Amino acid sequence: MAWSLSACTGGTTTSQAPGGGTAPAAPDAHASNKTHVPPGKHDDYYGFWSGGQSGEVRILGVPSMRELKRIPVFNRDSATGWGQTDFSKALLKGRTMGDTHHVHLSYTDGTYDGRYAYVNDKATARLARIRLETMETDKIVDIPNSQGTHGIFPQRHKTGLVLCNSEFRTPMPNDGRDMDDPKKYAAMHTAIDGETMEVKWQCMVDGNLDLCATDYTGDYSFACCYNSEGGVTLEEMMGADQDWVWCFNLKAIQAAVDAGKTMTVGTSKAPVVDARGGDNEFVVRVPVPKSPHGVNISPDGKYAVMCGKLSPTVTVVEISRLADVFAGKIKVADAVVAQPEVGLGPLHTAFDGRGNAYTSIFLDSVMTKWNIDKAIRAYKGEQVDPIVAKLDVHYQVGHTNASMSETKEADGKWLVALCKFSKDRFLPVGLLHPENDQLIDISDDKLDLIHDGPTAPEPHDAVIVRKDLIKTIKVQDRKDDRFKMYEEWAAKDGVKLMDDNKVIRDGKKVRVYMISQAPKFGLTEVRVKSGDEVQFIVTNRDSVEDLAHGLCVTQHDVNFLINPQDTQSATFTAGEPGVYWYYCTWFCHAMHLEMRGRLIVEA
Ligand code: K7E
Ligand code: CUA
Repeated sequence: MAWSLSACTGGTTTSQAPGGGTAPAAPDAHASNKTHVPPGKHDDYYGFWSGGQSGEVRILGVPSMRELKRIPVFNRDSATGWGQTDFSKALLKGRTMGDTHHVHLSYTDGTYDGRYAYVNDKATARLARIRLETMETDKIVDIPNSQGTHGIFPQRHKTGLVLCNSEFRTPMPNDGRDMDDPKKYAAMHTAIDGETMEVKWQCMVDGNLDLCATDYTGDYSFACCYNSEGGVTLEEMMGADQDWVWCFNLKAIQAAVDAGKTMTVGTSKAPVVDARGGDNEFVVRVPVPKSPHGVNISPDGKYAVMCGKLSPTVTVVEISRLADVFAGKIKVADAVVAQPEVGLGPLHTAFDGRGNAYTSIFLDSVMTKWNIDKAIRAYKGEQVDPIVAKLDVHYQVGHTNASMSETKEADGKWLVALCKFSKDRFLPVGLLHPENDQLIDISDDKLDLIHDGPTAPEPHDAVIVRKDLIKTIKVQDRKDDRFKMYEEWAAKDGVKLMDDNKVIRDGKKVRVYMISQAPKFGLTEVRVKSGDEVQFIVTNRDSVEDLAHGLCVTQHDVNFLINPQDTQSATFTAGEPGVYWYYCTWFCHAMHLEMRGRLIVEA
């Protein structure tokens, strides 16, 4: 995102571009008191940050901006063994990286229900789910006929569908046909069941699909199309002055699916509704200038707000007018009720629940606060300025979000500007600088920049969630599907996971069932043969909060975390004959260093 914009509009980039300009004054001392959360006190909000090309999701406390946790999702994580444990390997299918952009939580009645977080992988067209009680990834689903899965959004009236956009158009199916005929490429708007994580249907369109949003009633979903030209080069994609936002009629699509008016594409069995050539009963295209990016829904559920990216405007659609558009009673363009000018390079919009919107302006490096009502009146011809305030941010802001902004309970306290560059704001750390997540107090009329939060590359989006909506558990409740897998193995081998320490030999395969309880592993010696396929299945019998153990097998590239009352397992090949200590990697006890044993590998 950042690079394409600065490259294609280099001439208009101001002195705030990386490498030029001067550092504005630091936030004043009194302001930083607002972010200060004293020792022993908790933040008021959880922030869920995507981790971009790190493939992970991060949890921050807001307003302190302290990083609380990194949740491995599509990445390989040495500390927890994610990407190495048998369960995570099965989810990842051998892939080791991902590109997360958009993390959103499951909803009931227009606000967060504390059950799940969903996050996209743009790199391999996947959707992952994190169970919020454990803050661990529990499902990953491949999205068929899709490349560049970018915008995702769950429905907001209940934990229903999660809509996922293919940003990249491809041949359908992508099996070697039509490769040199981009006119035939298409993209999928995919609906995944937020409970079962199964693909329910796909809606095929012929333009691209960037950011995604759902309404509050379950009737519509939205997707910005920045490449209505169907171009395959930068110049081609920027050709048109007007692109559009897709408005999908979810009930019409569901009716077609129920009636079997679908096809399949390629090897996937998912029903595909063909909506190419829209406007039609499934999708209408409301014109938006030019190469629009973000689409956000106001917390009252009334408006969809699209950011122009290469147009200095945002376009506001009144959602209640879409019924008349689909019925053919009004023209698509008549769904537009406002189009205020907000600055150069608008990308994303957040809301305060008091009728104001906050749009991130990439090229100008500002946040623009504007009033939705005034923008609508101005569009009707009234002499009124919708712009309320502008604030310089540092530098080149991408995504933005505000506390509870994506819910009907938007509370207008905090705004984050996820700046793509920090330039000179922090001690230099080599070639690649941290990004800068700036915290802005929006509780009164002015925008008050009060904190710079350096972050590792590269968060694309964040949601800020009231802490009372998230309830985590203290020890593993063994409710996730993966426990069925361990229980099945144990039953076959006649082992009780919580009680037994047993080595089962099965040809060249050796299964080691072992208990951990501070400061001991249940087995201090395990004998195998060089070349054996060894599986350690470790159950942590400790039931004290935070009393975790890790199992590292030296010289074998194996380490994984076992939380209290959890079971985890990993499989590896025993190396050359010799003695290899295995040891606990999480500080668990005064005798933590002694918590170890020998893997004796015989010839
Ligand atoms: Cu604008 Cu994926 Cu939020 Cu990047 S997207 S900025
Ligand atoms: Cu168990 Cu350290």
